[in-house]
Amino acid sequence: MAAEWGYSPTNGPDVWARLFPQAGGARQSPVDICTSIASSDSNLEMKKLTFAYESQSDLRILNTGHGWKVEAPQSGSRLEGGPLGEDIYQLEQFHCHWGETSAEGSEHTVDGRAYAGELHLVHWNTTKYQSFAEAAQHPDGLAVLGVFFDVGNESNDEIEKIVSTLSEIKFKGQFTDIPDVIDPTTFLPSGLGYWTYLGSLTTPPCNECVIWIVYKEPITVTEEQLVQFRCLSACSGEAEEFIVKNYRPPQPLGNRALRECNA
Ligand code: SG4
Ligand code: ZN
Repeated sequence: MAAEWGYSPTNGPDVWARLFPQAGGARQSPVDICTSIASSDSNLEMKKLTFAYESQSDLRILNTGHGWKVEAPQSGSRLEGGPLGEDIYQLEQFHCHWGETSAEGSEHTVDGRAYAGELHLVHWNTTKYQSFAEAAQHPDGLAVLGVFFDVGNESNDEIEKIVSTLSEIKFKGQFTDIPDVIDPTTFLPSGLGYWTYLGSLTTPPCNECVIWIVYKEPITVTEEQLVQFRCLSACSGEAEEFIVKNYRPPQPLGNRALRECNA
């Protein structure tokens, strides 16, 4: 395997487990969401999943070499209820996954169908843990909200605020501040039904520390917005190696429960 993990045949998902043993575990993500086996759970409906975010400006966006990531640590934010038990989770960052064409790109798939991309809002358990790094070592440490992208004619305004900064972070390691005010709430679809299961980070080291919450309803972005994502480079300077895809394909669900909430 190449020195660094990535998404090409030599360093991609098929070989991650060689250097990152957890990637070969039984609680990996993403998964194909087989809608017919999802069990609706009245507990999820009774204890509603709620979120409260802050609007922020000057958030830092960076090119990680695997995509873009917005650092949005919000001590005042709260994600709670639903599958999260009694604990409160706070937003840390958000990022996206996409593909070479818009026929692929999402990490989770629904009955075998991929969406054009998937946004991840990453939260950590502040009730039990002292830091994001500590939380990522525990089975209930992180909660990630996944939102699918459909391609349509209407560009997403909030995603456009990201897109407009990408020319400044073309190369790996570059970062800049997003001048616009970002309200993470506006990334979520209007329908709040979701699927939930216990999984992992979808990139090395693939820690099995994530309570996944994947919204059923996609949000719409334009092809042009996705084209801009694909123009980021995986290298720092000179050599151009575009990040045309950065999704991990579905891993076996095994005997894990897949639950749904119709909100
Ligand atoms: C992306 O590569 C992010 O940039 C990573 O953020 C993130 O890792 C990784 O995806 C895995 O997260 O929601 N897809 S995921 O399971 O959040 C972490 C980084 O800061 C630890 C590296
Ligand atoms: Zn992700």
